[in-house]
Amino acid sequence: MAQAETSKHHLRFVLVAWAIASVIGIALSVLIMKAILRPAASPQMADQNLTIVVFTAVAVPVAFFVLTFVGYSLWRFRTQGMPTEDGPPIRSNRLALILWPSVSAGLCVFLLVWGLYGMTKVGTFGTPVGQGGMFGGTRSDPLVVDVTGQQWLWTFTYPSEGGIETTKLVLPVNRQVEFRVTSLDVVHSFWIRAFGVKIDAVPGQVLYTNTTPTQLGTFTARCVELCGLYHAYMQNQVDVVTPASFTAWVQSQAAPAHAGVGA
Ligand SMILES: [Cu+2]
Repeated sequence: MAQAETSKHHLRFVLVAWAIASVIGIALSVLIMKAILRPAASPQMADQNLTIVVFTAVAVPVAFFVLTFVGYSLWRFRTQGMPTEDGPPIRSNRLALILWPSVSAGLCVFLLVWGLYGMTKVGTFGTPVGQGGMFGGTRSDPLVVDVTGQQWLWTFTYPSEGGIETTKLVLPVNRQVEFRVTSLDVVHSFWIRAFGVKIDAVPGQVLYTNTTPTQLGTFTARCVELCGLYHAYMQNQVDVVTPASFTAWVQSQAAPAHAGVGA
């Protein structure tokens, strides 16, 4: 009886310590993540920032559960020298047997569903949004840009704008853009961090992803698949401009080169 009372006392102490540590840990992790995550320049990046915060907050109580039990055991049941006898045998505990797998499974399912839902928003498994996705998706007159990777530069072609081809990606703000990404030589990976866009560029295949830039400014498109000697320098400028500036830029690009218009 006294043994059972003592066990309950230990358990209660650990659970209270775990709850307090978890509440503080979750609050701190959310504050730290908000401070270190760079601002999003598209809804997709905002989603990804939110995902990082949520996953961290979910992981904190799991980590502290293990840490408080191990820490308390190390502190409370430490001994000097070798123990003189075995501890009492541990019998199964019905509550623990039910809670442990069900909470673990519940967490895994939550994170899986969260991740799959997020993937459908940028097209599923490299297909265009609205085609082949598990939950469909919406397309609202996207600007299509063909992105071609080659050692060691990206080139961008605008099929709806007379097929102009550039090495600087210029996008109108607040309009959905669909990237059709491929490669001429080896596997590259197309990444614009500020927009939350990242997809492989595979020779002989076209993979799709999309985003909607919501911030004016200059960003960087980078290759993030080791692709040879100058991989580290494979980056292009991305300008997000007003619709009027975009139209003006398209016209300047479309003008014949012999007219003396600069690039
Ligand atoms: Cu590359």
